[in-house]
Amino acid sequence: MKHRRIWQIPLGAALILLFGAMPAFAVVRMQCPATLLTDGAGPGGVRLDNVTGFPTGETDNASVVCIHIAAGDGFVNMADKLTFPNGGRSQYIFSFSNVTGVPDNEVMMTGMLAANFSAPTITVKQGQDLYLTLTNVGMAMRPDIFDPHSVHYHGFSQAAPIFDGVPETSVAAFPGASFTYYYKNVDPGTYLWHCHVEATEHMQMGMLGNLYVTPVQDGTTIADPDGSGRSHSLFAYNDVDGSTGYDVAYPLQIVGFDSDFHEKHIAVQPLPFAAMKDDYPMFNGRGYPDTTITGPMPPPVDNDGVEVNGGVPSQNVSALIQAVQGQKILLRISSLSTTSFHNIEVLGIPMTVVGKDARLLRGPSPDGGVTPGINLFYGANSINLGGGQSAEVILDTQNVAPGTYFVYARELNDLNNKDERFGGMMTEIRIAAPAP
Ligand SMILES: [Cu+2]
Repeated sequence: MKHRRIWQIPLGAALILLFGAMPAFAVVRMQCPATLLTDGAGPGGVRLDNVTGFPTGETDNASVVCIHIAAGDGFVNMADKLTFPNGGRSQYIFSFSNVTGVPDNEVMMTGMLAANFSAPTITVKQGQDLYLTLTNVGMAMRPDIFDPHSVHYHGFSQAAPIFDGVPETSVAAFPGASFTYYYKNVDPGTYLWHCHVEATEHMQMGMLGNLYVTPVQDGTTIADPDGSGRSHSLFAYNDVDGSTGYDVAYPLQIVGFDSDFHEKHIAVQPLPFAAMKDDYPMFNGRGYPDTTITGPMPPPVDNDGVEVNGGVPSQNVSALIQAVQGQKILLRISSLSTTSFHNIEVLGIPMTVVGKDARLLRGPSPDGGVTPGINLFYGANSINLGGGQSAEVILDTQNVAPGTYFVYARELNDLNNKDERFGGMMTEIRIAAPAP
């Protein structure tokens, strides 16, 4: 039989071959158990605003939580405002935005160019079912890249392969497509979430977020075992004895940008993977002093100060830590650095490490679970985390004078916002005096 070349196939057949394999159009569809689609319905209901940009420590009591996120591109500003006085150097990013509650037919427009860095913080309660719908809204600034995106719930030990987000063994959402992940949150702890497609590139570009699961012990009042007379109703883990009790919690995610990588990306140039080295070290997507801004940062601008995404704030996760003297602070520290290990120090307040990689530091129970095992907590001046690791650290401010303290990377080259010194991976802990 004579071989036919592609241009010898009749035009109609070629068009069918070309377009027949693609869906005629994509439909955004947020999947959430249909009988539960009422907002704020309490136990058994669904609250649609569970993704917050802020570490409130609040979670919903509903047994089912539905969240809708969009994956796409956008912009953020770095903290080097001496060099770039119009708002800090502009950086092109890929990331996620919260479109929970946005009508399905408006998700593409709402999510486009609205990517957040850090990605929205996801907080769920132990035992909750999470339906997480991901819609890929495409790259508005790089339409030549038709990359899929996924969600990897890092550290989640019950991951079903189909919901694990690793593209080789799972699925990912192409532009215009939606995919709903399901997670049963069995184990409390500090996790991390990120896109796993072309992970080095997409993670360096910003597809990273805080994620944690609060324990069912929350809400029970337990006296602090230190004998100080304090009691707590919020805990890092189901510790039984209250030894992980805290008053205020803050997630701090170690991240960084290589500005050269980001600039070559928006300039459509070959990407310098082998030379990747972060020159903007950050906590929660901000360099110091931007880390201390409460609430969202102003909407991103280009290097001339012109708004670049229609005025939507894109850096919504503050890294400022605040407490009243006598309170216990829980730091949920995680690293999604794509280039380096980082050693994080708290100056002037002893650090007690109570959990590591979403596990309570505790030995086995001597009697099959009736009596808690021995705590393996340890005191530290600093902790060292590589990409993908997390730790829960409690800071007891009982004997700490009111004032400002610092959390920072001990690698001094990380205390820069590129060419400007005295910034980077650092934030403040502000301890207020108790009310008289
Ligand atoms: Cu991605």
